Amino acid sequence: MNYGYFDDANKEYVITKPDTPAPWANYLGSPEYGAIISNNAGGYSFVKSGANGRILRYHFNSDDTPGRYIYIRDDETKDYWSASWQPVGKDLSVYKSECHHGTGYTNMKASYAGIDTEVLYYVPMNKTYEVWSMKITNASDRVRKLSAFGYAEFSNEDNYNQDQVNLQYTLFITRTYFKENKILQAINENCTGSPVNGSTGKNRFFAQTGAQVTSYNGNKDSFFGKYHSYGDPKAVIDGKCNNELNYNSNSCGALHSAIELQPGESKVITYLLGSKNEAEADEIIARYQSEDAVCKEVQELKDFWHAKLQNLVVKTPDAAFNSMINIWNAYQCFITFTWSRAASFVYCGERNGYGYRDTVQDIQGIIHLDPEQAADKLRFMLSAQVDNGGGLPLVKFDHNPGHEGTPDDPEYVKETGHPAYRADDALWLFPTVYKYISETGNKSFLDEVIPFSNKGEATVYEHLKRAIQFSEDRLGAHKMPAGLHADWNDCLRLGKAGESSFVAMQLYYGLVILKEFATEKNDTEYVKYLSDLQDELGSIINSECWEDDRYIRGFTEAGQVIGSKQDKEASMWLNPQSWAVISGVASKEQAEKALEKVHEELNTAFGVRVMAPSFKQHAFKGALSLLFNPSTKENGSVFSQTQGWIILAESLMGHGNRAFEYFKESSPASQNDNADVRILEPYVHGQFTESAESPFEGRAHVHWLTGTASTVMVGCVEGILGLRPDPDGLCIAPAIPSEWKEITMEKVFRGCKLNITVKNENGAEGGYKECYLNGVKLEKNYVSATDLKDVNDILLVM
Ligand code: IFM
Repeated sequence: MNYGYFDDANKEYVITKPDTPAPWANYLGSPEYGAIISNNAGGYSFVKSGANGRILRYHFNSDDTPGRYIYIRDDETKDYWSASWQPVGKDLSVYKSECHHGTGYTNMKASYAGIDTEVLYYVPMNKTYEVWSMKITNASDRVRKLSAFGYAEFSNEDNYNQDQVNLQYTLFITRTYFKENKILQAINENCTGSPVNGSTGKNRFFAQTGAQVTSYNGNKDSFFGKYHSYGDPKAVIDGKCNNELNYNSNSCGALHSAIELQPGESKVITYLLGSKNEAEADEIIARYQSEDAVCKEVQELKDFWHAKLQNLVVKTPDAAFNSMINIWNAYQCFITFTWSRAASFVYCGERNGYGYRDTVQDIQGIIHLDPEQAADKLRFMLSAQVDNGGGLPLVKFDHNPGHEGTPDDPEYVKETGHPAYRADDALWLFPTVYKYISETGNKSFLDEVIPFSNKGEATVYEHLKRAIQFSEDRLGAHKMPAGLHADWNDCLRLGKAGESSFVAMQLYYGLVILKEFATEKNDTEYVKYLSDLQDELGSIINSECWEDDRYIRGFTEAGQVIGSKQDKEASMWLNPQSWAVISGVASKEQAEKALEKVHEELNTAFGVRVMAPSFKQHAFKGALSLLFNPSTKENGSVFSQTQGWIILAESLMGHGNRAFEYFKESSPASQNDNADVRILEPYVHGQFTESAESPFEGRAHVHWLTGTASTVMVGCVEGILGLRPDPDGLCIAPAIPSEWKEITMEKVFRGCKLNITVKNENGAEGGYKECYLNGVKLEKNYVSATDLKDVNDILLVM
């Protein structure tokens, strides 16, 4: 069953049935002023931090309440409903609604009892407040007397935890005021001008334009009344608020307007909300006296986002693939890039920093769409590399390069909760730096000088050298990089001196990339050093980790082999197989065998499992995944992030059919008609999907903020579509399903427009026969950047 459809022309997902299996969310604004909104208007807002700058409350792990509610009441019949289906929840046979989640805005449309409403929710570009603009229309043929109530539930404190649990304090620090068209909330009011305990007082406001305020509440209990809830506020039932403000109780902003509409007549009421004092609020309110402001601002948001997404537009025979690559996966990449793992309906904002590996990977997802935005974050992450070459496991949002502690300092450990270096963090820099330089041709990036997190500075090239050295300085018994605290898999504790084959492959790949840079720089001695290391590490991986038809997952500190085919549980792991191909360490024969085994032992109808069978009775001591139920998260689920790597690996082998099979199984859009099983938004990837040993196989979890966005994007763009830039040009090597006869791709590359057509009349799934640039036949499937004009036609015949 589906609950909506992809409207690609408008870059929206349209929810036509509001009783979705979970709250289906969208992101508004930026972390400067962030807002998360569900298809039923549930969600919260904050300034800078979901944990420490919370403005609107949200009940996590509950019923998607409260939210940005607008209640409508028919003042003649006394019937009432809400502009979003919930919280009133009218019978869906008579209440019709559509929620359009777009890029940076959500438009909620409803029709009930002859009244149409349309509410645009958004945060204007570069602003730190939000707008809910409702157009209400009398679609009936009689005059209607109506009441509209806007409701915002302020938190009593900026700190989310304090607001929830420290009630002996937070209930007694706020009060509200009503002034003409707004409710003003004051927090620690007495401290304005004379700070106490760090507080200088604070104001929030909830205002409206477009109609006079008839009545109001600043006190939550007065608006709802005793024993009423979000679905039946007493003020709405009564048709007016009792004008009570809070004092030593929960505050809120509730504004009521009585309006009259002629048949066919519309009115726009715009609600405004933010963390501002009265003068600032008045300035904002003044901007919305004309209705044009809203149209203009929403258009600005669309122009901004659509321009970014326009940098790669693909047309393939698969609609789900097109929707994901052109719009939703791309948009999700920007969301993860911007918000990291800070705030969603699962993350409550308490993670006040960037995970090193997560963020360096997130950057990869937007490089093809906005390389310079990517480069800024990449510089930031390089500045979070310690001078010994390791990455800081957690980079604080207020990271101060050159002055930070390291995991060797108790202070850093106490502050971040990260007790040690992880084996993989800095190794993620290699593919990310390579992708940036290849997309832009900006080879001088390697010469940029960037500080280390603790002390000193060096060129990017030197940063990369130190990342290699960090691993080389910490080798285990087999001379592979030591496991340290963990590798990509947070649940795999091999012990400080244990060894992960995945990290060894990442190091191998790092050596390949750095060797290319070193060769370009004529750093001959270093090239030789890297070559020797690469040869040595390659043979170690292939002699110690290859087992007939698979790569093992690694060795514990005590020498126990993990991921052997002899093991009773977890005998086959996905990442070493895909990374053996991506890194280039596997021979063709090994790669073919390992990938075939993956299909045999790990593939399911919902994607490929991270390992199998799940740990139950035979886990080794460091297998933290045992904490999870079987087929859940790291314990044998379809861990979504890893799908991108297996898609890429199959594509690199020219297996277009397999690569696409994996895309199709795990892609949210392909599951649109299976929403009751998948549960999560069909337009975004989740962190994982429950697999075979779960009674709920196919159910996905942890929406939006996941590394899946970037890995699947890379798997599809570099893998299936075969768009593989290098520092000097672009290789085009699609690996597509053999039934695709033609695909087209419009790509902006280094300021030039590429109109690429791939013809596949012969039903190939990889490889190519001929390639043409602007009508001239090329020697191979490679377009040199120096041959590009402003606009180029490229034809690849498979
Ligand atoms: O790689 C990690 C990531 O850093 C956080 N989420 C889980 C992944 C796999 O363990």
